[in-house]
Amino acid sequence: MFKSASILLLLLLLLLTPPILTFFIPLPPLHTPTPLLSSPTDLLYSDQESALVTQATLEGEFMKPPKPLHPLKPGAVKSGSGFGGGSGSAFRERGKAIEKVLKKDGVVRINNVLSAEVCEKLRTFVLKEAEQRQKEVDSGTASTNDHFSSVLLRKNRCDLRLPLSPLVKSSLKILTDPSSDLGHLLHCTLGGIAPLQELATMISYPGSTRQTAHPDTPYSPQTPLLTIFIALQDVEKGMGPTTFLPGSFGKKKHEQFREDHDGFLRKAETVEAELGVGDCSCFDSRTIHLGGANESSEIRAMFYVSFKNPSYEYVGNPPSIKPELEGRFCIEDCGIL
Ligand SMILES: O=C(O)CCC(=O)C(=O)O
Ligand SMILES: [Fe+2]
Repeated sequence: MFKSASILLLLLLLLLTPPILTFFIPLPPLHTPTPLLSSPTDLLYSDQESALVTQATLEGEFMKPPKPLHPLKPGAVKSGSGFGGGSGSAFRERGKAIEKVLKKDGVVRINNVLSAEVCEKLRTFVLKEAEQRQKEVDSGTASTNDHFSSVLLRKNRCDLRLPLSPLVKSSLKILTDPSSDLGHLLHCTLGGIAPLQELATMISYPGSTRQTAHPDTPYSPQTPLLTIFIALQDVEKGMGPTTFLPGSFGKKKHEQFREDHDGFLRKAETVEAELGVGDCSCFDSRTIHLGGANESSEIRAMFYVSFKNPSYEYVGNPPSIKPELEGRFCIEDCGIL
């Protein structure tokens, strides 16, 4: 595909470390009119971005078509344990089954973690917040980094850090409730003292392009973060659902991904999170995944939160959270915010 090994090497280096890019190259603002590319930094950024767009398009062509990411099948839970929810043995059995899927695949889908009503309010809130923050950036009263985190393939896509508004607080409370499937999973896998590491929204506007496949954090022996992506509206195929590579979080998989990038991706099984409003994908940050292209006319807004393994200091990637909220709350605190 690429003519010289050094170009390939450089590209791979760039592809495999998307967040690191931002350490070296200050990013121009999001959603601003395309500036005249004059400075070496601008030119370098623009070259990188177009190399990534090309790579992501190729990946989309040669990777296997995704299967749907399904929630747990009722049959996966011990017979007779039912699907009641709450605190009984059926609930615990289901919890174990959900945890097993996460441990094996590095991603699990849980439906209805927030109600459609809450999601609709959150969606209105985050879209308005994104618009206002972008206006501040455009008018020069704020810089992009004050409100937005860097994002891979940023054309028509943004990662907006969220304030702890009453609605966000009550959503966090619902998501971490230990008597819900998701809350139970969070408590069981990370423990109540796991810090809230990210509190943001990923918005892909119509016209956003496919991301290159990536893990959010480099390989490490344990789960560094559990990230929960919640659909604030139905996410249909053309809206660019997240694609995951189940089981791709391990050391060997990360080595293969680094050393034989395209070969690894060609062979990988993939699943796609076409979600209903309020459904979530919960994934280990080492799991390789990508956001799809939004080819629809609908905005795709995903509310997301990450919780950090309490035994980790730095996970290898700067968190998307307002700096004043960083490290302030843990899972247990979310119930009493
Ligand atoms: O938009 C998505 O579904 C995924 C985004 C993502 O993985 C990222 O920006 O790191
Ligand atoms: Fe990601």
